[in-house]
Amino acid sequence: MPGTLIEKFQAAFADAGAPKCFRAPGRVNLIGEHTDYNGLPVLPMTLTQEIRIAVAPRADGRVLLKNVDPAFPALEFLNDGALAPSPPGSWDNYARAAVAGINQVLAPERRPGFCLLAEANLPSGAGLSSSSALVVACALAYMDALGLALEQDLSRLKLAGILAEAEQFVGTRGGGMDQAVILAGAVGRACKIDFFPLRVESVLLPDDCAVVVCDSTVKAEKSGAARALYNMNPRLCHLGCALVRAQLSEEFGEDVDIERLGDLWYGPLCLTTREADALFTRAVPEGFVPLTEIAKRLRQKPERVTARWLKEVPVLNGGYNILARLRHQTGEYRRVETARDAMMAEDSATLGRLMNESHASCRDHLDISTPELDRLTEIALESGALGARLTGAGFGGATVNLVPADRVERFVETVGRRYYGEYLGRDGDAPIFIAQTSPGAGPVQV
Ligand code: NG1
Repeated sequence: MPGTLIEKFQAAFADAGAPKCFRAPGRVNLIGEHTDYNGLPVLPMTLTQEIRIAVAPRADGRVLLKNVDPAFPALEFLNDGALAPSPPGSWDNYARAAVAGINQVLAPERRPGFCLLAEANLPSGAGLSSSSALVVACALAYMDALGLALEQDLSRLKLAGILAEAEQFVGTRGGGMDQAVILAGAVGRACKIDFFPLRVESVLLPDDCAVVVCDSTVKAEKSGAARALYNMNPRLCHLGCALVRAQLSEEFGEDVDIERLGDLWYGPLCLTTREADALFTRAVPEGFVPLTEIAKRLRQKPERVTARWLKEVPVLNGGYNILARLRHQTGEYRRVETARDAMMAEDSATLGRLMNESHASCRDHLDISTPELDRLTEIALESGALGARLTGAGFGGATVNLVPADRVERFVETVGRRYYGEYLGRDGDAPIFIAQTSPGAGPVQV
């Protein structure tokens, strides 16, 4: 479809009114993986790759969705009553999530619909947050239909909080990193994000290094097959939190109210990381723990533990390795805080080292790496990167690399040849780009 987004919209929705356009950027996470849903910090940045939408409101409550990319079929739903999710993998779920989330929190008197045409230059399934960018874009479309303006009527952080909750509608048990950076990101800066309550601190990006993104080319579509894999870590962390709570309650002789692992640091206990590590070792046995042992510690029936916490999490080696997940949390929390300080001190060598440690922990404690991601990070380090790690949910997708400015050309050439050429046996352009930041989501003139 040639032409501007507005022209494409007019061709796709001949009877709709004049559209407005909005954009929502993708993001790459520098460090802080699988910590957000535990209330522990992250350090992502926006990208210039983005989703753009043209939208016009409809009074009849119908939401009509079209996409310039033929891989996404035209879909529609009615914005009435409680919205139910479509089957996993159906892209209307992201619009349903945004509309349902706003309805739930703002309880608007009218429930308008909208016509929406989307186009993106952001790859999906690459760990660059195309799903949350779409949710945010759809939320801006619905706010426009409701006559609400971002910032004047609803702050960026309030909307980010609503949408983080709303995206769980899609079936993933994620945290709030993506929606927050997509809405509150800024040019030239990464965002150190803290949760409960949501806070964003701008951190200047290093000027002696480039942030280079390399796509492993292994797709990790969280809305599809990777969903159960992704959910495994949040579920094991929540179960770990319940075991920690049981341990604390026994030690204190009364119930200690710990809702999420982050509460150990920020809540009434204010533990140090060393104290948290020692507590984890008391609360959870080393290695793969059988369900019967977990149930005994929680004083619950095994079926109840499965129904409440584990759901579809597969049994490995006769049990669940919960302590490894908890150890990732203490290490990654410390790494994010140290990475933020290193960026403030313009110390790229330390930032790179922390990124490497983060990758190792994602691989060894969370089991979210793949042979391709491991090989790609190894080659990246041999090609001049100071730091290389998987970024986003894992199970495929991209790596993020910190590369000294004067080594970028050699890095791109060497990784292109050794990973994409020799390791994958691929011809053609390597899917590598230098990450550039862009402003947070909002209206755009096209
Ligand atoms: P991506 O990489 O966009 O799938 C997911 C979660 C984040 C965070 C990361 C891992 C959603 C929408 N996103 O991101 O909240 O947990 O994984 O750090 O669930």
